[in-house]
Parts: sequence; C-alpha cells; structure tokens
Amino acid sequence: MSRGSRDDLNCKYGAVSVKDSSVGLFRLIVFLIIFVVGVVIGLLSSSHVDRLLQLEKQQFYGNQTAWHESGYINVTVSCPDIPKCEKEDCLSMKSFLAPKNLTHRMTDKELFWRASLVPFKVEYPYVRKPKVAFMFLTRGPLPFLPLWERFFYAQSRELYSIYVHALPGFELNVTDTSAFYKRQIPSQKVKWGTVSLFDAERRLLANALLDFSNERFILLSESCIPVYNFPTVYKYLTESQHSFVQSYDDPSRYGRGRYSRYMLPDIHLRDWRKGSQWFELSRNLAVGIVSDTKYYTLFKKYCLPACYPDEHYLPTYIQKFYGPFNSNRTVTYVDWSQGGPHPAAFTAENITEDFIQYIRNNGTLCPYNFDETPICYLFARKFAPTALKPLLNLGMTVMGF
Ligand SMILES: *[C@@H]1O[C@H](CO)[C@@H](O)[C@H](O)[C@H]1NC(C)=O
Ligand SMILES: *[C@@H]1O[C@H](CO)[C@@H](O)[C@H](O)[C@H]1NC(C)=O
Ligand SMILES: *[C@@H]1O[C@H](CO)[C@@H](O)[C@H](O)[C@H]1NC(C)=O
Ligand SMILES: *[C@@H]1O[C@H](CO)[C@@H](O)[C@H](O)[C@H]1NC(C)=O
Ligand SMILES: *[C@@H]1O[C@H](CO)[C@@H](O)[C@H](O)[C@H]1NC(C)=O
Ligand SMILES: *[C@@H]1O[C@H](CO)[C@@H](O)[C@H](O)[C@H]1NC(C)=O
Ligand SMILES: CC(=O)N[C@H]1CO[C@H](CO)[C@@H](O)[C@@H]1O
Repeated sequence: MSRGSRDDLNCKYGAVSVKDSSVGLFRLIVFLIIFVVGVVIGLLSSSHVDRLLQLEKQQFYGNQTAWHESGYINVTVSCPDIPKCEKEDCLSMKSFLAPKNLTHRMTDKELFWRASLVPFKVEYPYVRKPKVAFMFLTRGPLPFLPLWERFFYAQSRELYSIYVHALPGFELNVTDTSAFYKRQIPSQKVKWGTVSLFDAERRLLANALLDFSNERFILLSESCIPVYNFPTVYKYLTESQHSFVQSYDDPSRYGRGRYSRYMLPDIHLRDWRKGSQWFELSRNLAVGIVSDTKYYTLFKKYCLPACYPDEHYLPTYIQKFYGPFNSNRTVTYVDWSQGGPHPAAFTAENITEDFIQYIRNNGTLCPYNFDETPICYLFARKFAPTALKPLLNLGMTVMGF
C-alpha cells in the first residue's frame, strides 16, 4: 500500500502554504496532518465495506474543510484520476462477470488466458442462472436470422447469450431490438480445412467463457436451424450431465488413415477419434479446450490435409481427458446418406411437416443422463437459404416457436 498511498498524498496535498509565522508549530501541524491522513488512507484502502468507506470519506473531507476555514492551511485537492474511478467503479462485479462490450483488443493468447480462469471458490457471490451460449460461426450473413429471431423472441436474456464470428470486415446489420444486436466478436480470417477454422471455434468459446454465467456452449453455422423451441433446448442442455461432442473410432482411411505417428508418444492410434465439428460443451470442458496448448500444437503441426483438425482434435482430446463427461453423440442433425464429401443440403422443396417431424423424433431413443429420451436432435443442418420461407410457415405448428 505504501506506494499508492504516497502518490495519493502527493496528489491531494500538492499545494500547502502557511499564514502562521510560527514555523515550529506549523511543522508540528503538518506532521500531525500527514499522520492523520496516512491513518485515514490506510483505513480507506483496507476497507471492504462500502458504508464504512463512505463514512471515512465524510470525515476526511469534513475535517479538511475545518482546517481550511480556520486559515492555517490552504489545501488544494486536485487529482483527476481518483474521482473518475470512484464514479465508474473500475472494479465493478458487473463488468467482470459479463463484459457488456464484446469488442476488445485482446490477442488470442491474452483472450485464451483470461478465458481459462476458473474461480477457486465454489459459491458465487450472486445468483447464477446458467446460460446457454449460442455461438455462430459464419462467413457472412445469417440467412436464417428471422427463424432464430423467432426462436429467441420473448425469452429472458438471463438464459442465453449469442456470439457471432464472421469473416473480418463483415458486419451483421440488425436493429437494436434484435437478439443479435452487438453480438459480433473480434474475428480473424478463416480458411476452411485448416487449423484456422478450429482457431475461430476456440475464439468463440473463449469470448463466451468471459461471461461467468454461460454454462453450455453450442456451435452453430449459418445453415443450422433449431428444431425445438427455446425452453426445450434450454432444459435439455442445462440439465444434461454430458456434453454432446460426436466422437467415434473410424477404422477407414477417412478416420484412422489420417492419424500421424509423429503425434507419438502423446497421442496413440488407439486414442484417435473422429466426429462432427458442431459441438456442444459444458463450461468445464470448454475451459479445458481453451486451456490446451500441447495437443493443439500437435494437431496444428501434424494434422494437415487430408487430415482436418476440426474433425479430429476435439473428439480425440475429449475422449482422452473427458471421456466420462461426453455423450459421444451430437445434437445437430445432418444427412450423410447421399455420400460424397458434403452432407445433403435441404432446399425449399425438401421442407415438409413430415421431414421436420422426422428430425425431431424418428421413433428411436437416444441416451440421456443414464436414461433414454425420444429427443435426439435439437438443431439440424444443412439448409439452403430458400428453405427459410417454408420453415417460417411450419414454425409454430411443428417446432413450437
Ligand atoms: C489556495 O492556493 C491557491 C494556489 O496556491 C490559490 O490560487 C488560492 O487562492 C488559495 N486559496 C485560499 C482560500 O487562500
Ligand atoms: C467497445 O470497445 C472497443 C474497443 O475497446 C471500443 O473501441 C468501443 O468504443 C467500445 N464500445 C462501446 C459501446 O463502449
Ligand atoms: C442496414 O439495414 C438498414 C435497414 O434494413 C438499411 O437501411 C441500411 O442501409 C443497412 N446498412 C448496411 C451497412 O447494409
Ligand atoms: C463416451 O466415450 C467415452 C470414452 O470412449 C466413455 O468413457 C464414455 O462412457 C462414453 N459416454 C457415454 C455416455 O457412453
Ligand atoms: C430435396 O428435394 C429434391 C427435389 O425434390 C430431391 O431431388 C432431393 O433428393 C431432396 N433431398 C433430400 C436430402 O431429401
Ligand atoms: C433415427 O435416428 C437415429 C439417431 O440418429 C438413427 O440411428 C436411426 O437409424 C434413425 N431411424 C430411422 C428409422 O431412420
Ligand atoms: C466528520 C466531522 O466531524 N466533520 C466535521 C469537520 O469539520 C466541518 C467544518 O467545521 C464540520 O461541518 C464537520 O461536521
């Protein structure tokens, strides 16, 4: 405290002059004042109770006035930095718990470090309602924005937060009533198929982790749609004991064939997994992902085309360190049945009530919290922009929003 308080002293008592002729008495008084001020500042800086602080401040300023009026000492209070911080509350809990302004100048390295911080204390000093972070990884505009707006309409903002990572330079143009207003994060170039795609996913995770209330993290693309309403999605995710990251062992050349022996001894072939990049993570796993450097570096170095880090890093890393916390399945429906390197893209003609019902519940049960549920998928891809209109028509009757 010594340096800070001395600066305060210099600042507050910059101009001290005398009218009294008795120099000895003056020195004594100055000594006493500095002593009293030191004690008061000591109390101020060690005080954690606002009310007490307020009281101390009153005493401090009150007595100063007294000395001034009695004519002994002319005290000039002039320290612009201190009052500014008192007004703005530079260490407010609010801005620490959930940054309002998503725009920042942190580098990825700084951002990931901040995002990796985990409170050691178990209890929170506020009522923490778990939020679901919807993270959109997109190149440009979101064609299903009207559908998503309806999905979020009238839902409490205490239950969700939205993050959008678009290509640098692209600006989402929405009005201030939109759920997507000012939800774009600082982005960087993404080259599909390279590690920069996974970097963007990590950047989304890290930005979302800065909000301490975010508990579940779902990655979505511009061609994803929700197939259940918000309350169902919220309950399904926040009550799940597992994350939803698809992770399986594919013995073919598209799976094990992409493994590199250079990853030994840290990653063995038996650890190697494959899965969809469209993950859903609990906060615990999300912190693990942004905190990892070692395995990320191995993938960056040795998982080069035809190996794609976004298809292997997460399924492998989670299987290795968080296996029991993962359901190993995805909650985002996709149709690979037509073969080829890309999944089926659904256009306006494909959108029927039966088709959406089939995605919502096709009759099979899926594991959920050591039990089973008829709900396997909450989201679906890939939809072409033309599908928007028929989907909006089906919305209320089929999907419930
Ligand atoms: C106090 O000192 C300042 C500058 O030294 C001077 O401008 C001001 O008039 C003084 N005030 C009184 C009440 O003496
Ligand atoms: C948000 O932060 C950025 C960068 O720190 C700054 O340029 C911008 O003015 C801030 N916006 C608001 C609304 O405070
Ligand atoms: C954003 O949208 C508004 C209203 O739809 C339009 O007037 C405006 O030109 C758009 N701005 C940009 C930068 O596209
Ligand atoms: C998912 O796989 C991991 C590792 O292979 C396993 O430990 C875990 O039990 C599986 N999860 C479920 C829900 O079966
Ligand atoms: C979508 O509809 C088109 C035209 O009817 C059809 O050719 C295509 O197979 C359908 N796609 C899927 C995935 O069902
Ligand atoms: C229904 O969905 C499950 C989960 O994706 C799948 O395993 C199953 O084959 C599907 N059933 C039918 C009849 O399509
Ligand atoms: C806290 C306190 O006692 N403050 C006093 C300091 O002196 C001024 C001016 O005489 C009083 O008004 C305050 O009550």
